[in-house]
Amino acid sequence: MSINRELAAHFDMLASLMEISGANAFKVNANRTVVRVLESLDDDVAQLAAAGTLEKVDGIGKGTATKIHAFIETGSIPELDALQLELPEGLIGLLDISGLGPKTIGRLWRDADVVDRASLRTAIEDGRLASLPRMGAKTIANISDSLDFAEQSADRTPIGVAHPLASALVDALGAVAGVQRIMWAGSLRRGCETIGDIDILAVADTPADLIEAFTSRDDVLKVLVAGDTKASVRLDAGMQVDLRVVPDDCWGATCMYFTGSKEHNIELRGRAQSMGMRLNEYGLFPDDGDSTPPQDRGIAPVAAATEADIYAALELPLRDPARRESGIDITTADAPLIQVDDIGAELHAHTTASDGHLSIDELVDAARRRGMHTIAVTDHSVSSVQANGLSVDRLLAHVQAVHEARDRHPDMTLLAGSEVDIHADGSLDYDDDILAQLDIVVASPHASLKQDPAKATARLLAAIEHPLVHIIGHPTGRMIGRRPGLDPDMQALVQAAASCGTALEINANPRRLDLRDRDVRHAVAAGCLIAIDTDAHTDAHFDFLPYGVLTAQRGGLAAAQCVNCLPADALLAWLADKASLAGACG
Ligand code: DGT
Ligand code: CA
Ligand code: CA
Ligand code: ZN
Repeated sequence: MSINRELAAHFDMLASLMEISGANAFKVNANRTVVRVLESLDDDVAQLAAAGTLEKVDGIGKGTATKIHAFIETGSIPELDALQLELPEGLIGLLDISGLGPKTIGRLWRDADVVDRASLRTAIEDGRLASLPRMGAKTIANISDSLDFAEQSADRTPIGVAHPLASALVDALGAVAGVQRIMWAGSLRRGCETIGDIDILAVADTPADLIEAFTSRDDVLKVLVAGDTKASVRLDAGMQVDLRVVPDDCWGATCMYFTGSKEHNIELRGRAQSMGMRLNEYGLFPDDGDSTPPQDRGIAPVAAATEADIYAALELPLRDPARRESGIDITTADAPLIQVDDIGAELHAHTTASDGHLSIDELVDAARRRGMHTIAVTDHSVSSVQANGLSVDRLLAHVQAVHEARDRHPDMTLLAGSEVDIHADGSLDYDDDILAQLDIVVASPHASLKQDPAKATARLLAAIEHPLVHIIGHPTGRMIGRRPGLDPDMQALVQAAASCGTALEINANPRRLDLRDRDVRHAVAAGCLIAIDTDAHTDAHFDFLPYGVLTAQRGGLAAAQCVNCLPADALLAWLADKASLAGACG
C-alpha cells in the first residue's frame, strides 16, 4: 500500500500545529498545498523518493523533499515531532471540534489559556472567551454546541472501528488450545452504532492459558485486570476489552446477561419474577425466597444452556440481539429480520468520474464478487465541487459509458444514475429533463446541514415527493462523533415516503449509519421503503454492508420492505414507476 495518504495526514497535522503556534501564513499554506499534492498523486511517494525524483513533482520543493525522506526513514517528520513536544497535548483534541480552526485554537491558547477541552469549557463558562476580540455570542454558542457534541461521543468508538478489532481478537483467541467457544457480547453483538467497550465471552478447558494469551498480546497497551477467569485490557487502538471465561453449562444465560441491553435484562428479570423464577448470568431458577444465589446452593436451573431455552421457559419469543433494547415489547415476536444475504443490489456507488476510486468495470466486478445481481452507478452532481461532481455534459457522457459497459457485463443489471444534491431549498441539482434520462436517482443532502428542523423537513419532503427521485441518500447527513446533521420531522418524512413509494436510505458507512436505528423503527412502522447502500467509493467499502444491515435489524426491518432485496425484474419495475410500490408495505 502506498504511504501517500499517511504522509498527507502528517503534513496536514504539521500545517495545523504550525498555524496554532502562530507560524507565518505563507509557510502554513505551503504545507497545505503539499497535502493536496499528495492526495491527488497517482505515483507512490516512496518510489519517487527512492528514484530521487520527488522534486520533479509540482508543489514539492527541496524542504518538503527533505521532510518526506525523513518520514520514510523514521516514520515521522522532525518539525512535526518538535511542535508536538512544544504545544500542549490537549490542543490537538480541539481540532476535532467542528467550527474551531487552528488559527482560533492558537488565539484561545495564547489569549485565554485554553489548553484542552476542559479548559475550553471553563473559559466559555467564566466569560474569558467573550472578553476576546471578535468573539461574538453566536460564535461562542456554536463552539459550546460543538464541544457538547464532541464530549457526548468522546468515550465511544464507532462500530466500524470496534468490529474489526473484536473480529481479530476472537479469531486469534479462538485458536488458543482448549478454547471451546468464544464470541463477543455487549453493545457490539447488539449492533449499536458506537461501542463503549468490547465484551468477549469464552469457554476454555484451561482458562489461565486463554487469559495469558489475551493479556500478553502485542496490541495490548495496558493490562487493567488479570484474574483467574476474567481480564480487562486497553488496546493500543484505545479501546477497552473485557474477557470472561465462563462455564459451558450456563453458556446461554451468560451470553444473554452480557449481551444486554441492561434495560432488556431488567425486563426479563421482571418477567421471571412474575412467573415465580429468578434470572441471573448462571441461569433461570425457581425462586424459593432464599437470598443465597441458587447456583451456590446446588439448585438446578429451569433453563441455562441456550438463549432459546431461556426465552422459551419465560414463554417469550426468542429475541434477536439487535432487538434487545428498551422500548421494544418483549412479548411481541418480530417479523423475520433482514439478513445480509437477502441483499442482491447495490444502489448507491461512485466511480472515478466523481470522487470514487473504481472504474465502471471495477465497480461491476466488486459487486459481482459480492454476489450482487444489480449495481447502480451514482456519481456526484455538479454542485458537489469538492467531490468532483459531474456537469450535465459529463453526466450524459458517463451515462453513455455505463450503457456501453452493459455489453461487457451481460450477467449484471447495470443502472446509470446519479447522486444528485438536494439544495437547501429542496430543489435538485439537475433539471428534470436530465433526471428523466437516468435509470435511478439518489437524492442526498451534502451542504447546509445546520438548517433549522422546519426548513430541513420541507427540504427533504420536496425531494421525497419529487416524481423522479427513487432514494433519499443519507437523509440527515450526520457523521457519528463529528456532526449531528439535519434534524427533520422524521414522522413526516416516513409518511410521505410511504405514500410516494420513495425509499429512504440506510447508508451503511459506519461513520454515517444514516438513517439511524430509531429512524428505521419509524420507517418500519409507517411502511415506507428502505434502501441499504454502502455508498462505495472503493472496493473495501462494499464490506460496510453488514453495518447497514445491523442498523436495519435494530429497526426491525424485514427483507420485504427493502428495495435492495427485490429481484432484478421487480426492482426495475419499481424504478420505472416508484408509485407502483407506494403503500405496499403498509
Ligand atoms: P457499551 O459497552 O457502553 O457500549 O454497552 P454494553 O451494553 O456493552 O454495556 P457493558 O459493557 O457495560 O455491559 C455489557 C452487558 O452486561 C450489558 O449490555 C448488560 C450487562 N450488564 C452490565 N452491567 C449490568 C447491570 O448492572 N445490570 C444488568 N442487568 N446487566 C448489566
Ligand atoms: Ca460493552
Ligand atoms: Ca464491558
Ligand atoms: Zn454517495
